[in-house]
Amino acid sequence: MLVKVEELSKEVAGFNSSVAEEVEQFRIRLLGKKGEITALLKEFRNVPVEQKKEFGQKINILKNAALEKIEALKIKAEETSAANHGLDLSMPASPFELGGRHPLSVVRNEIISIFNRIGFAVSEGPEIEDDWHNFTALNFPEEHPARDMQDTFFIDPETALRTHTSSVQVRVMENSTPPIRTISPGRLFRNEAISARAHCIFHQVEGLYIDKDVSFSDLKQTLLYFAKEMFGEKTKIRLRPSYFPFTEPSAEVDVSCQLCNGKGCNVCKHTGFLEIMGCGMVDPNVLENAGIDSKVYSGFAFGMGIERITMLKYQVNDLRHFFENDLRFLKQFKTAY
Ligand code: 2NL
Repeated sequence: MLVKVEELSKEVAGFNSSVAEEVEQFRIRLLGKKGEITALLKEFRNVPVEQKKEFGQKINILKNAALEKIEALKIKAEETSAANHGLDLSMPASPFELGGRHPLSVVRNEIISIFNRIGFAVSEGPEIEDDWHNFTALNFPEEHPARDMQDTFFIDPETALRTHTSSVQVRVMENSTPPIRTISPGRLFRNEAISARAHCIFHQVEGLYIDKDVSFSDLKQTLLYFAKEMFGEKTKIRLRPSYFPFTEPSAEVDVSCQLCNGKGCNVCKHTGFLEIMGCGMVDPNVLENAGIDSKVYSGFAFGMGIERITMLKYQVNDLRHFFENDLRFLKQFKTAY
């Protein structure tokens, strides 16, 4: 039997293969249920007592050598097979693909950052609003069309989904004393049919500045600063008279078209300018409604649609892209913001 152990030891030492199947066959032949080493181990109890020690040691050495050899050859076989399939097992794993922010969030964050730099804080408020904060405090007359079921989602006669974030700013005015410098980004709701240019849910950033001696020229310079930061240093702005119930005087704000630099093209319909927001001096009635003395304080306010700014900045031509979450669209906006 010692001769057999000797023979097998030599065989184990001499065995070599880089084919997993051959290594496995070798393992079964020696260490399987009916394997040759297994058989020798079973024989152990028939070995005469005086030979047990020597035989035991030798067969243990043989068994361990066989196990080690087979394990080493298996690893080698796996590596060889991977290499044959063009795999490099030492290569680092491919990284997880990182998600990105939605373009509306990217632009909202950029707007917030631009106004933060000149001292505007962010304020937020409820999306379900009462009539006072959404309409009455903002000087909407009783018969104003925005109060109609056709334009606004009412929950009950006193409660509706907010139609602008001015309602948040009314709350800020009610709860603090000037100076007030705040912007309120958020989601709003209007009862509109969905098309390339309209949606019933959209997003806005409004701004409000109230202090002693705030003037229309403060408004203009603030908006010029914003336009340059958002659309580039060469951007010009233009104000056209307009009307809102909550501001007087009121204006629409245009920026010079970035596609043609104001020369006139299809995008700006040959006017050289694109409308980006509405603004005005806060109506004294609104200040009084929110408990601010309009003889001491004045203020300006503005409001812009985040969808509109994003469409202009990135030349998106259909509002529905923002809500459909098509990855081919969203993947174009990967940014750090
Ligand atoms: C637009 C116009 C505007 C305001 C929003 C405002 C808020 C308060 C008082 C007075 Cl609390 N005004 N906000 C003022 C002028 C225009 O938005 O077309 N936005 C998309």
